[in-house]
Amino acid sequence: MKLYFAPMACSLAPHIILRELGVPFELIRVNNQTKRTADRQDFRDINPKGYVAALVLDNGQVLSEGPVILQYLADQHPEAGLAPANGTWERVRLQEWLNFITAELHAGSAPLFNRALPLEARTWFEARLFMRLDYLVQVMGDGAFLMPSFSVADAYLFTVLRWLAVFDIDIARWPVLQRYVQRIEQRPAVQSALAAEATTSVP
Ligand SMILES: N[C@@H](CCC(=O)N[C@@H](CS)C(=O)NCC(=O)O)C(=O)O
Repeated sequence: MKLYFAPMACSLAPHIILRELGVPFELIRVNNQTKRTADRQDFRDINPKGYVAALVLDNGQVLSEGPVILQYLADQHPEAGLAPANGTWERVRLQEWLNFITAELHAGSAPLFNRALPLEARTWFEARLFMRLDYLVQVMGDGAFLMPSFSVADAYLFTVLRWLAVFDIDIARWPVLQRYVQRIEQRPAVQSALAAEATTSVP
């Protein structure tokens, strides 16, 4: 398997999960500006959508869309317990979290990456994001994970909460979320994913 990623991007979530599972994979960096990959390809030839993450399976199939990649990986190794079994109520709850993270937190905050965003729009996106974060605090309390145990949703939530620093938003405003991020960050798979992303060569 090959995972195409960009540092600090949403591809960190499947990257963490590959390491949690301990499966062999090749990590290939994408320059999101030029769309060149570290293995000298035009990334759009691999994923015509032009965005990470993309997972290339050993049979040549290319899988995109973070929440789908995460569930695919977890389902390949059910013994790891990173997603409840398909068809169960718990799986529906996991999907509810994945959709919340992707639509409300990930897509909802992505405009804040644009430094040229007018202040009025920035304020609007921030206010919506803050409402979502307040909701998270309310439902998570000081729970260790989104589900009863660590799941693919935690890898994704951890990834998007790290973007707050990039937006100059201090996560300390939400101590519950700050403690959550610190806890997830201590996982060996997370540490090794972050280290690998920091040292992989720029295409
Ligand atoms: N719907 C996609 C969105 C992926 C996405 O937003 N990727 C960003 C990084 S987090 C990206 O590569 N953006 C570059 C671009 O759109 O050109 C998913 O959930 O995987």
